[in-house]
Amino acid sequence: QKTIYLKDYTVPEFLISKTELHFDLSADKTLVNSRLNIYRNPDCKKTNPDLVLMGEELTLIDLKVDGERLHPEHYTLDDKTLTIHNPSARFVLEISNHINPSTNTALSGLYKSNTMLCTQCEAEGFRRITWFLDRPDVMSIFSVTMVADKDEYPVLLSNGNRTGSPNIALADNKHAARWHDPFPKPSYLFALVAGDLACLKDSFTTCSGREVALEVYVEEHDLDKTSHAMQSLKNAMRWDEQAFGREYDLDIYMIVAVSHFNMGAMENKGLNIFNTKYVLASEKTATDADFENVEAVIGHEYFHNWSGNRVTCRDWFQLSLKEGFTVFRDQQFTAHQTSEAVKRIKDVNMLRTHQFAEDAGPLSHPIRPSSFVEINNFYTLTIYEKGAEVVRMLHTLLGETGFRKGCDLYFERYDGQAVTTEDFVTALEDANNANFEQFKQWYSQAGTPTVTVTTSYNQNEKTYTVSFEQHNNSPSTQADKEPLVIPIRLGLLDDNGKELNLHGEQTSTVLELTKAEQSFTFTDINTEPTPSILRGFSAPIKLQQTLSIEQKIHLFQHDKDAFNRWEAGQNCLSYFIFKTIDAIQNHHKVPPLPDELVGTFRAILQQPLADLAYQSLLLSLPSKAYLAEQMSTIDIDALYQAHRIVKQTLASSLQDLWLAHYHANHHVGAGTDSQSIAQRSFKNLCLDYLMALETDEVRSMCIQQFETARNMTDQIAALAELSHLDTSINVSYFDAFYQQWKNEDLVIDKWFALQACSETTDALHSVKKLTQHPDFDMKTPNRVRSVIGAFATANPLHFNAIDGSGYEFVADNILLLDSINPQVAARLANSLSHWKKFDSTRQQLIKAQLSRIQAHTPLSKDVSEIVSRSLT
Ligand code: BAL
Ligand code: ZN
Repeated sequence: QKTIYLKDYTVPEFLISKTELHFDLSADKTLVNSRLNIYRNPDCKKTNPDLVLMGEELTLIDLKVDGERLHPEHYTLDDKTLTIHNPSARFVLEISNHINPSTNTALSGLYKSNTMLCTQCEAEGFRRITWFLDRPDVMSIFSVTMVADKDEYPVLLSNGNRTGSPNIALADNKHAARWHDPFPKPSYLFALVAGDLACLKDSFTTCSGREVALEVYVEEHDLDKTSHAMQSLKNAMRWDEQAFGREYDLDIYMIVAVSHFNMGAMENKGLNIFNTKYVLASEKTATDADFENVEAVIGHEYFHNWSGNRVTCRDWFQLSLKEGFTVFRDQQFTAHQTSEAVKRIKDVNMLRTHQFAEDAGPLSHPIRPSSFVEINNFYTLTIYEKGAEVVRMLHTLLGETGFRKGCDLYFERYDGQAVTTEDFVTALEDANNANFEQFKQWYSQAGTPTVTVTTSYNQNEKTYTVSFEQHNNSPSTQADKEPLVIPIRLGLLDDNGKELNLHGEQTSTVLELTKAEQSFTFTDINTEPTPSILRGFSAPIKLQQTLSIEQKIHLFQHDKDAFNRWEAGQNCLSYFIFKTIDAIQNHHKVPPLPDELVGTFRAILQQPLADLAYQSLLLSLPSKAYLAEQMSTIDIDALYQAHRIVKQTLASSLQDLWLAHYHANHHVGAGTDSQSIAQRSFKNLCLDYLMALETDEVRSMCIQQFETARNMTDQIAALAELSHLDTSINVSYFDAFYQQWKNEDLVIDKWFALQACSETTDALHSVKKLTQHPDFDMKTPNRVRSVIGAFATANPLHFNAIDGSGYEFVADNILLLDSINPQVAARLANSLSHWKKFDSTRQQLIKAQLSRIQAHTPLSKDVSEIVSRSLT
């Protein structure tokens, strides 16, 4: 295993001004001819006389320099590189090679998905197409000619704009298409697609009045599920013009949906390739959450056109430059399209549950890592989600206008270049005359900082002092634990729940923590207030403050900050769930939920429900996964039991209200407007509480919902409830669902996932059976994720079975998968990295499986890196 270090970065010795590619496409044997205009980089001080190109799994046919066939003594070939000895300062290199898309089960490079051919080049897939300087700081102008059978591959797509006449007829029933991308790009943004595809067409007029053709390509039978994707794309294009002043730059923007895809989607210039999961949506087959995800991912990939493509990364250590920033942009977009508070709560929930867990374990790394073995292992929640939080803090510190000024300068200054996170921060500084020197530590320090708060009120002076202490308990080996810059948004509430004025009319202020210990004093405070700290979750930290339960309930009732109001409710509930866990573990009497908390729930349920989407979140229990992240040692059985007890208490105390609201909001034929979506989510929350009562009446209601549902949201919500009932009861509903949806892959993924997440005692047995199902396929990542992935990440009860059977099953499948698709196998191996959070018996069981995987040969460097790091 070769470790690559950021400190070893050097500029490329050669550059490629022009890349002309010619593909003669066929599934088993594709011929690639490339013609590269190469020159020595004048900025490179190194004097290596040779040109070293990257290439893997390629069969060389021919090699020419300036039109002359290259004699074997002038080059060296191994399984990773092609070295041209002593080339001149400027020359044309022509390479011919073969590749086999149909045996490419790693889904990196050019591969076959059902009947189409498509590519995935990020991060290092282009070298599996032809030899190249496959690194992001080598940006080149690409022209592509594609030749293929007319009937098998009537649609031929690549980056940029079409050139020449469309699809020229050739001999042998073949045809050709030509594409030219005028924007220099790194090879990771190259893409091509060939297939028999249906297309939804539309157009978009940009802010400067240019007409852009929009095309969404799918398999014929999916054409009826593309209109939401198209509308999402148009929304994203308009929003980026308005919010960031970014206009689209080519004549055409294409999205292609493919069934076999390692990631969610890919931002290739002008030709996005998407996992079908993030394109296809119809009310019948997709849930409301799926609809929202489609719009978010379409937005994300579109926003990359500027934050990623026009300005790209110098090297892969800078991945968060484009990903953190683009996630921040897509979060703002979704907030604008839906609800700012609801979006923020969902994002923070995800961050704190999963990214915090990653950052607390052996795979923790800074948002700009300093080393890696396999870059594909760094497409992580830390790079993406924590990266977005860091950008959000810069946004908070600069304010909306200053942040926008900084972004404008960044795009203008670095357009067409491959740059670093440092360059991004510098642009924000320069545009605002700011100094972010200390702030930059967020890029190099791993771990979630803890901030402890204490408060004191001085009655005589009428002052209120809030004191903070920050600790960065980074689990990684870095010595560097300097204080970070932490923006803390804060407000103060009086006893009536009224917000106090802090500065003039302002009731909310941002305190800038820069020291390990720091205090802030507010004056003219007439009585001791209740502090509302870290409003909007203004920094990705763990906040420790000792509020009484009365203060928490006070904030839950009155906080004007929507995020912190929700947070206060979650804190109250978490507090009682943890107390219940403690009682279970110590065989004590379970503590009752205080009347005041139940009363607050009742009051929310009795108010006019004006903002249902938000109120549903206010009334939701913290997830078991989020609670688990906060436990030093996870006691999974006690956690499940306690969670259930608290849910049952709220369900039975407020039974009539849940039931009344269920019926009031259950409209079988409701539409897809935001009110209907909110009503569905609220109604399904009511159902979830009611099902905890375990009565025949509620169960019949749930079955009725399942049987009469006219949309996937209702049908899947009901089936999810039924999935935890005894197998003998739920089997008929799973069978009926399968019969109804067996021709819809994405729906069948849900069918698999619900069974894999079942809490019933024989869940593992069922999951093992599912891997033998005729529809299960190790070569389809979505299927693997819906069965083995879902079991490993969303069924902690059975994955962590005390006999080790869950761990063994997942390890077996990681090994099976590794020879097929190392990227997906490594992703699955992440699930075994959290062993330190468990009791010693489970720790030994998990470590035994990690060691078993580590000892296996052959083993991909993807999986090898994850298991080795996990074992440290
Ligand atoms: N660049 C990989 C997919 C994405 O983050 O958009
Ligand atoms: Zn991205």
